[in-house]
Amino acid sequence: MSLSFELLGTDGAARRGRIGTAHGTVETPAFMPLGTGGTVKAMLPQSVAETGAEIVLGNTFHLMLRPGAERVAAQGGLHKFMNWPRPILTDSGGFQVMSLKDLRKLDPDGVTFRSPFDGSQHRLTPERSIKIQHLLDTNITMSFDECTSWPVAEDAAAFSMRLSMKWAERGRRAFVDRPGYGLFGIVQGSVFPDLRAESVKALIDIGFDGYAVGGLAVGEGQQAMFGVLDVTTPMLPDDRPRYLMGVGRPADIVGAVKRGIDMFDCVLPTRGGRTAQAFTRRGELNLRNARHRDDHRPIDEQCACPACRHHSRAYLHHLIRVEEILGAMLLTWHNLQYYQDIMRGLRDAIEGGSLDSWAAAFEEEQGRGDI
Ligand code: PRF
Ligand code: ZN
Repeated sequence: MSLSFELLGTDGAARRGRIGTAHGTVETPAFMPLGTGGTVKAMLPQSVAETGAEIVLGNTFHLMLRPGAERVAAQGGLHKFMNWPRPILTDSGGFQVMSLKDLRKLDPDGVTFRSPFDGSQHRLTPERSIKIQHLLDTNITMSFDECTSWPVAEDAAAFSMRLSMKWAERGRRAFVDRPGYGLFGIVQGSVFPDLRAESVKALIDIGFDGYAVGGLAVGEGQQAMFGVLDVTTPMLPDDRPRYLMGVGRPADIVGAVKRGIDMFDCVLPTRGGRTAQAFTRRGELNLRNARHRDDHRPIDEQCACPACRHHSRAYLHHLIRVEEILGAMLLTWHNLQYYQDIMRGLRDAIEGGSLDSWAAAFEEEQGRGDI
């Protein structure tokens, strides 16, 4: 029945788990690289797997516009289409539509919007979003929600959250249960503890295979985000996976794992890989900077990725300066490798009951600055 989730161990509020899907298992805490439009940009699917990633994220919004959900279905579904035979989660489209601003119109039934690619008109409702995710044949379907903007007044946040809860219920009714597939609800309520509690209760009453925390990393800051997690994760069922959407920097992920989150996705490692930004054990580097021009060292001595095994900072700097595609490929690989190394470190630390000391060492090394 649906997805399985085994809770293998805990360390404080942190959890070590395993999600079972029709396309294989996912060890948690897990980071999901963004495969927005049917590709993890600048990476071969087998290279994504080599970094240790077990699940990628696709987007309803992008795939419904290009090439179209029915077209992907006719090609045998997204796994086959992109040659990623492992688990896939899709976001529902609500978050991406909201970023269109003047190209969209929200009503209580759904959202009408214009394609940013060709101006054609489209509509997403909770039912249509679920249907598209069925056509894509992805393992984890996300509820159609509204990501409440920030800053927001409490009454507006309440109105937005209650709309998302109605949409969650409609989506649940439209979702067809199959073994190895599941539907996640998304908690909203901005930074207001009472609204988060109301949202969690509404979702648990409907009943989902997993629970996401949405509406964070929208400008509220790390302290406020951790504050919301502190009041939200204790209310979520222990026997279901928990996903913090769109997060984040390495330190955000470590802090959220400490607060009981199991899954993450974020554009930073892949987008950073295409914009000269490297994430390392000692903090962030911009390889476009002239100070790397004659530096023979790898990005990160401890990293086993091809960029760090075979290439110097000087060479990567050169590739970026002359806008060679290989620069984006190598840097993306490095960033994804580093993110997966963090997740493995977290999983091992939780298993060993040493998360606090692991996290303290992580923070100390990130803050050292002698990069
Ligand atoms: N809802 C959905 N996708 C999302 C978010 C959300 O709230 C976020 C929040 N930062 C990222 N992606 N559906
Ligand atoms: Zn590397």
